[in-house]
Amino acid sequence: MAIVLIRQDGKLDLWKNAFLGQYPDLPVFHYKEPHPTEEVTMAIVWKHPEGSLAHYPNLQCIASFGAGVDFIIEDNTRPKNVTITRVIDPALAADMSEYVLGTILMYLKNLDTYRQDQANKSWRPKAYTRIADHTIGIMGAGTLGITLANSLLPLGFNVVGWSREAKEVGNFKIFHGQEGKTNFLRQSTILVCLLPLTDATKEILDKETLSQLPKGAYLINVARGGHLAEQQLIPLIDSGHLSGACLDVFQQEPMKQDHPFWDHPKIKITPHVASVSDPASVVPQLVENYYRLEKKMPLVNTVDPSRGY
Ligand code: NDP
Ligand code: OXD
Repeated sequence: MAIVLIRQDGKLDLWKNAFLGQYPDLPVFHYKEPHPTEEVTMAIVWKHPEGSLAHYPNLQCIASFGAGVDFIIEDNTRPKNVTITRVIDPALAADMSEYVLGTILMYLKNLDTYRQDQANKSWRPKAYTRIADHTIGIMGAGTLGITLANSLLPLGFNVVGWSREAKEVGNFKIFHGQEGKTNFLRQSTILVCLLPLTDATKEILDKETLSQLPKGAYLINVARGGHLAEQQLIPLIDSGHLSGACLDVFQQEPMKQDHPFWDHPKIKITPHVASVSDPASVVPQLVENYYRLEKKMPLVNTVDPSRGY
């Protein structure tokens, strides 16, 4: 039995060393070095090259390095009937909450606008809003969404959530399904997308959805670029229906140089860094599943490929 690591972002050695640092005897290889393909039972992947999973005839688990598995589900060349797992990690959830909280506070107090004004030596006081003025609508009340809600509620934010199925967590209202979507959107002055990317959620942030937000609402997309119908965003901002957007994820990453989002004054961009898997905290749960495979035990953090998450 062995583990292969597959990712194309230059971090193969960093991750391999993180595994070996914590588990020195682990049979872990990265896909660019010679390795015993027939022995590989677990592939840990992040945006792997298409076709790369077909090299492993005895694969039993395809694990995402992150929380999302959309790029695994979308790969039609992956061996079917192999269990897919994802990361569920308190540090990843806490990092996401910090990013979103920082973005919201910056928006409320116009802090990013003042950075631009300073660069232009321009003295332009603007009206600000307060925490109590806003309802944060969290689209996707899952691991990250609920952690976010729990960090916003003690600060005095109104929070509502939206999920696929009915669920109660006690401290904030969660709408669900198509029937709950309109009521959810109507009250969300700041919409945070934390959905998984699936057939049902692709381009869900389109004109129809975003038009149901209150006038002047703000969009934060930290889930996947595929959630946003990108061409429909700028007209909604320019018409004043949305006051702006902060986007961490894009249809194409890195974003092309001529993409109109780069230059739009009301769109803030970060390069898919809202919350990044930390080897120190994620390696143990990945290795746990490797040992579970060895002992023929059920895996943890599995996803349902028919749901897509
Ligand atoms: P979870 O699977 O824990 O939660 C997903 C939530 O979305 C659940 O509440 C689920 O509903 C809801 N949902 C799914 N499909 C629908 C639908 N069709 N309609 C309504 N609600 C739906 O995921 P996580 O919270 O762990 O992660 C969410 C996403 O965040 C990841 O898939 C990933 O793409 C993204 N991400 C981005 C990062 C970044 O740096 N930008 C970092 C980490 C993650 P229900 O509760 O009913 O199942
Ligand atoms: C993830 C991500 O899915 O970082 O974990 O996008």
